[in-house]
Amino acid sequence: MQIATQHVVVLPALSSGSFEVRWRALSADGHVIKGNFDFTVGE
Ligand SMILES: [Cu+2]
Repeated sequence: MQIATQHVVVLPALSSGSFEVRWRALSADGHVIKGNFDFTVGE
């Protein structure tokens, strides 16, 4: 099985501010895994 190690999501231009990414993925052993992280644009 080929395991993806990177996933790119193209977004429209973001205005300045704080954003949260929430992700869910199916792990290699069949479990759903999830996480989140924040990032800031500008400022
Ligand atoms: Cu698992």
